Amino acid sequence: SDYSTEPTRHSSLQINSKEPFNAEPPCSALISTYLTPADLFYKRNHGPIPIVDDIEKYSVSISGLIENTKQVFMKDIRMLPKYNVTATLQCAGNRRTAMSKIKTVKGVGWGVSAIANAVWGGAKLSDVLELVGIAKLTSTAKFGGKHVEFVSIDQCKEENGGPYKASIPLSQATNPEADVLLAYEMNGEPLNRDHGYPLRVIVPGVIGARSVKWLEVINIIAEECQGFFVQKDYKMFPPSVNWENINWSSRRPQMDFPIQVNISGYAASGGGRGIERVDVSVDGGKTWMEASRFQKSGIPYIADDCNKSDKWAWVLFEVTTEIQHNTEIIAKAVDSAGNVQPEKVENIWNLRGILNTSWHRIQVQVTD
Ligand code: MTE
Ligand code: MO
Repeated sequence: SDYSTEPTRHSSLQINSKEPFNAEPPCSALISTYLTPADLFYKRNHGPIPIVDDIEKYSVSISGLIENTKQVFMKDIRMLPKYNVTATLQCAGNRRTAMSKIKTVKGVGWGVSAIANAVWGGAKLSDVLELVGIAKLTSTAKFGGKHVEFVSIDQCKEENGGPYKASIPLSQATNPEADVLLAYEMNGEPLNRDHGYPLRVIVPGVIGARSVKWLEVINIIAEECQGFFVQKDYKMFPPSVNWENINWSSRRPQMDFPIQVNISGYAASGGGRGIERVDVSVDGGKTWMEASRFQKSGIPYIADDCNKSDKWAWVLFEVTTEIQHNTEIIAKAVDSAGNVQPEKVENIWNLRGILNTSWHRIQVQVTD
């Protein structure tokens, strides 16, 4: 693999792996804006960043279980109606490092910032598939349980040097309401190389691994993609019973004057669900207060109200309160389906270190 032509990156990124390049921004910078600037957006790669220099010649071929295969060029994609979809992308491995503190897990370590939010501009996949005669809202009845596979041009060692690939069900791909995009813009700018230039898939509301960058081939296939990243990676396993306790006991002496703290963060749920509530505790979970939630300033956030909220995007939260002494601050959210976060990472530990949705806990020390 050749890492000599990597793009330059923002100096504040924390690098979790250099080759392939995996990095996340400081969490304070991450939650300071609703839309994450491209240079601070987490970068998750499995090989070197490909270079596409002849944009005129660049095309996506659509083939597989269809009558007519087709080469689709950038100009064809730009001719289709353009949609801007605000969607939060989150790696299934976000917060893996916290899981690996329980017991070693396999995979690149991530703090809390393998998540970010952007406006993605591009054509709807449902419109693109119509170009090859696949009707919108193709039901599973007509097409069986077919899937749409996305194949990239990068080279991953997990695929023995072959490209990254992943799939989604055809019924999701042909559903305009699922907002699956072939995106060529991020926050109003052309995609940059790190994020998939010139064209990537965006599958809102599901783990980032399905949003294939540097798209080259779309295959209509009979079953879910058989590639490494779908079959052998990003799967949830039951927790092991051999977990160890984290030692939270090393706390410093109390200080008696109250201190104002501003606690802020992100909350996100999959499948287009909104965030009903965010609870914050500054006494290790004994008492809770409700944080205020927002997406765009000036517009009150209301979960699942399509006029007031972006359904595929995260919700930022904030609360200001007093703390007296060393403590544990906890944040947990409830989504609009009533899903709550599990209290302890121990109970959801899995050997791939994915889907760490447990309460987020931060130890704070009060000093002079
Ligand atoms: N697409 C390609 N071609 N190669 C990759 O390594 N990584 C996937 C996905 N698409 C990947 C890919 C994973 S695991 C995630 S979480 C997202 O891209 C990350 O997208 P980002 O780097 O734009 O944040
Ligand atoms: Mo990921």
